Amino acid sequence: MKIDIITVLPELLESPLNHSIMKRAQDKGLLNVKTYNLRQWAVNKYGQVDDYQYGGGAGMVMMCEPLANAIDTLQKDTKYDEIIYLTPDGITFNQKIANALSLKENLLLICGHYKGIDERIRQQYVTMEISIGDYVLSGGELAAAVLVDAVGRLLPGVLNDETSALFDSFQDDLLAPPVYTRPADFRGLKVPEVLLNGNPKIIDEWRYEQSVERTRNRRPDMLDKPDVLDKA
Ligand code: 6GU
Repeated sequence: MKIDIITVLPELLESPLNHSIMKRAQDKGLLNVKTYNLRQWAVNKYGQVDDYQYGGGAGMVMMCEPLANAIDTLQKDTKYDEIIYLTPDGITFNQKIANALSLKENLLLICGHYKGIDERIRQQYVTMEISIGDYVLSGGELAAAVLVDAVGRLLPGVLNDETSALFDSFQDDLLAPPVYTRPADFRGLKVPEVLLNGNPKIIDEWRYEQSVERTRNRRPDMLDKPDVLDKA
């Protein structure tokens, strides 16, 4: 999968995308993430990509021309399945959207800044608008990093058995069960006996019960959907 990202702050995306699982996905050639600095398409030698908003009011707006030129240029080489604008007024990102995006071949992400991008770019180019939650970030870069991580780790071959996405919280509509590692007794706090006796079937049942219990306590809304508890 290829993910191109248009941003005024490529540095902000470098670290999160070049470590751990995202690095491995790229090293294995399963994921190809590239950032493009919007200033390459600036309207003047000062690197201007934003301007005052019509109608007045505080805050700058990202201009049409640099974004349109950037997208036009990138589209010459790539047929994007989705052009995604990261914005707090988009649809709220979740595992279902991550799953759907992980099936696409080419994505283009646009990171907004200031007051956002000119509405005409949203109308003319953007096919999907995504928010990562109900709070405001200074720009779309961290949201883009979140999206790339959530989607990238779902690509076949990125995770191994140990890190398999199959048992993630949310992947099966339940939160993950508690986990423990050595020592079996930490300052008097014991690992549940069931995990030590080594019967895989009993352990699976215990984990499922813990998942349901944890979901009931923390996210009862997740149990409202039909079928969630039919997998027992
Ligand atoms: Cl995608 N962008 C910004 N600036 N803030 C956000 C967001 C995105 N999602 C939640 N808050």
